[in-house]
Amino acid sequence: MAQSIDRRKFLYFSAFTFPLFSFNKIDEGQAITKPIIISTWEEGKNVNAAAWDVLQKKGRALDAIEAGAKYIENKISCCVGLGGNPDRDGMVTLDACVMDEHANCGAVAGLEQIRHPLSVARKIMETTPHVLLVGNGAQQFAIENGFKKELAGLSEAAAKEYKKWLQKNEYQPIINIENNKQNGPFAPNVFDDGTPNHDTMGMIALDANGNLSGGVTTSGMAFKLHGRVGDSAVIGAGLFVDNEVGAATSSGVGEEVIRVCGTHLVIEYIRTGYSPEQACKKVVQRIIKRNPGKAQQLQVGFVAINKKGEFGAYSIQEGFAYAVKSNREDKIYASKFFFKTPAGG
Ligand code: SD4
Repeated sequence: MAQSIDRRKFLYFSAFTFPLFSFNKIDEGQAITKPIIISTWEEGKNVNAAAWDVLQKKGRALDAIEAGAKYIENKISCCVGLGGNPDRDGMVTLDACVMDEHANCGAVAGLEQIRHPLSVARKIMETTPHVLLVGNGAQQFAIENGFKKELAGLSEAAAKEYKKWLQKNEYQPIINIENNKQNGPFAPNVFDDGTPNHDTMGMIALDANGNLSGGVTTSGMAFKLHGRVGDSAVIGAGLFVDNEVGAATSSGVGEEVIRVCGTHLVIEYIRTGYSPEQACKKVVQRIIKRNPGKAQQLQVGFVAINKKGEFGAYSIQEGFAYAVKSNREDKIYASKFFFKTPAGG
């Protein structure tokens, strides 16, 4: 009898204590990199720097994401936020979203004349029963909540780009192939210091408490139809966070990301055991499969992180980049990709 109690105790310990013990071991060991923040494109390095103070002080990932977004949205001379390229009709319309460790989420789409769309998205998440507000309603909500209406016109850089675009006035929802050949896929403008300048900033972070959050802020695809909403305002497309699994964000042609619920799918692949890079690759391959004969004219990139702080990215074409900051590194990585860009591009 005593023997069987001991045996039962042993089984109890094997079933619960050992896995718990090994979980604790991972939790306290070096296998987990935290805090860590990952932001899209080369400019992500400065965004990470702006967000780092919060993470270093053991703050919440969501607060770090908002700090990073504010930095880039304040850079009115560039392409994210009010300084971004306008739509086909000359209006700058902003999309943004956030998601936190409790699976709360908020988003805005087609928001005009408000400097910090990601903060408005957060406000929607935290103070309303809704997830997504659009257009005039989103602007009205922002103003009611203390955000100022500003800058009706275009930034100098955007005015120049728009004037150039108006000469041909070709509405092209996919990448301009000529531009692609000259400058690379989804060719960005460049900052005065020569840094490539994209119109979307996606951010994902794991904080010191092991919690994940993410955010995206964008002026959307340049010269889009007025009223067009991209993946950056769509939870599960441009951003998805599952605090048990990981977080992912995307950049590129938003329509293609929406068609496959891109970042949600990345997280589901991570859930089933794929590494962040493999998961991003699976979703890129699915987009390629859904676009026979057209995929080489598209650019979409995903970047993801799992609960251990392991990260990876994959894009359709060469040229997608992301920046990583942790206590171990502060680097810009080139994403792995499916198609090597043709010579000259
Ligand atoms: C969009 N995904 O509006 C955005 C564009 C983007 O770098 O990512 N540009 O479809």
